[in-house]
Amino acid sequence: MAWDTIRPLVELRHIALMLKIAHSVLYVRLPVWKIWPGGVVYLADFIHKQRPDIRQEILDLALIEPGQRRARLRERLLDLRPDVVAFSWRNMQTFGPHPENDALEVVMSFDHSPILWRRAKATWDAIGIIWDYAAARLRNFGYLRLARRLLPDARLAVGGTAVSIFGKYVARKCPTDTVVVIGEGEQAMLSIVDGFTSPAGHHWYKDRSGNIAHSNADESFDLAQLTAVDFRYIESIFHGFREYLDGTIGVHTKRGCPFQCHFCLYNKIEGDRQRYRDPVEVAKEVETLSTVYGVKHIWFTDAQFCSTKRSTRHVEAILDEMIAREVKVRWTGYLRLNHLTRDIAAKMLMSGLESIDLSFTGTQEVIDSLTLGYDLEQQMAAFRLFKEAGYTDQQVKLYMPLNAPGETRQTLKATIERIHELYGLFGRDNVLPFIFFIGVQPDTPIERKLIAAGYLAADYNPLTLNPFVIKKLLYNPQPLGRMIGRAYLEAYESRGAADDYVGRATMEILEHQLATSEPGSGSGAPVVAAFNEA
Ligand code: B12
Ligand code: SF4
Repeated sequence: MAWDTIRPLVELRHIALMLKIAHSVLYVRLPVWKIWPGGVVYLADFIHKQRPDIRQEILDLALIEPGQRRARLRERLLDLRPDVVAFSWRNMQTFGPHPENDALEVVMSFDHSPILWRRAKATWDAIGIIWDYAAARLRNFGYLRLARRLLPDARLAVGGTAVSIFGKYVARKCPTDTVVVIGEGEQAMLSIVDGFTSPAGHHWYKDRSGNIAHSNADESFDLAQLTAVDFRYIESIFHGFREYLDGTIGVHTKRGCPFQCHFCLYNKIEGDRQRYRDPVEVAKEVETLSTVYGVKHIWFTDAQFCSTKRSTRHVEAILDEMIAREVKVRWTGYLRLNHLTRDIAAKMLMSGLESIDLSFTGTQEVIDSLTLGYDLEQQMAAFRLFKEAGYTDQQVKLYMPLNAPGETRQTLKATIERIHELYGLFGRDNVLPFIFFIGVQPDTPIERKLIAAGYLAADYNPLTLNPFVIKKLLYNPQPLGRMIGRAYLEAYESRGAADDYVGRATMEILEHQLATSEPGSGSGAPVVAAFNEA
């Protein structure tokens, strides 16, 4: 063969080597409490549609016994020898308030229990939780280092929500030649498999010598490109796929949130501009999950499923499609009811709304102090629209930022009154008030406010292992903190005997406290008896 004929081929090969075009990708979902790995599924599906020749595999460490995770990762790395190892890291700070989460009970006991042995036990439990928390983080970095050691030439990438929040920290701790992707991953992954030396999107890059560079970019991926997931393909590359089908599957309909609620960083993770998937593709995805795989529960994993006027119209289009296809699923997602109409409420119910999940506080003062950007009366009117539109037995889950800045005894009482209104509307058993304190998150307005007020040190570390700082990140200050904390502990203690839901019981104990105790006093009359009678 003449040189002129082969030269372009040689050059192409040279360019390919230089660019490290990938032929194989191993996605490693780092361990979490078992939950559908939506992020890597969308990424793998997108890369497959764009570059069908690339061989991909998903290894989900959440499905593997802790003692076997390292060995399994080693085996898949050596077996597949992927050109790219893409780690997905969802949670790094799991102390976020959750009513059934031990961490909340431990903090409450430590700070507020009047019983000495409970406080001592809480101290011991706290050490255990912090140990787990630190060890999980160290183990995850260990998995990244293992990949680098076994495959010195592979390109490593790491993304996911934890990385989107703590990217700079991850970049400092990760092995060399690793791309640390902030926010959505499609464009970045595509550029990585294409071997670009400078990946697309917002990222940090630690080069082979350990130097770290930062490249900023807005979230701009066109979500119309996210067509319905090809689950047959996903099943073929993801051995654990079927293990999730009897639970709740996350489906994405849009990204971005234009609001700026004081405690929230979803608008940082997803960007502040709402971008939408095609409603037909979303409905097709849900339909396939239901009819082919028998999935019964869907969580629409958007920052907010409906919030702005435009997004509410988008939701309506999705629901219309689901109804037209007669998809039989129960679904939910975070809802704001700003633009709800009777028609949309009816469509929500008709298409399988399982629960109404939303932030709730019962006064306009606290809504405004948290810049939640909605009107309380309008929200209450929207609840009534559900009732008029044929509500049956859907749960109403109220995520209540109790004791947020601006909370007083009066606002607490007003919130309790509103909860009673909701009990009246939907039935007491269907309304679940979640005791939800504000979790202070990095780079949010509330964090800035609390630093300015001296509550947090300006140089505090959001990933600290110091229990006293961790405790502060669950914002429940005095004077109301003790009363709420003790009500919660009492509800938690007596929940079994009273056969009641802990959040509801806490609110009832608080109601009694507020009625019987003097302003300023931390405790009040004993209330277990009153609660047990409720
Ligand atoms: C929906 C949601 C839930 C739902 C999930 C429903 C379901 N069945 O899926 C529910 C309510 C159950 C839930 C629970 C919890 N959640 Co949550 N949740 C979310 C939310 C709003 C969306 C997550 C999601 O699924 N997005 C859609 C998928 C497609 O996107 P994604 O996973 O982010 O993936 C994209 C990118 O991250 C990136 N990417 C992902 N992996 C990789 C890998 C590489 C290599 C690359 C390049 C890119 C990349 O590309 C993907 C596509 O663009 C986020 C906040 C947010 N706005 O992101 C919080 C969030 C993830 N949750 C969080 C937490 C803490 C929890 C809980 C621990 C709360 C608690 N204390 O109980 C639990 C734990 C659940 C568990 N088992 O782990 C935190 C985690 C971060 C942190 N601070 O550590 C977040 C960020 C919220 C927050 N408070 O800041 N959650
Ligand atoms: S709490 Fe909801 S509406 Fe507010 S900024 Fe966060 S995602 Fe947006």
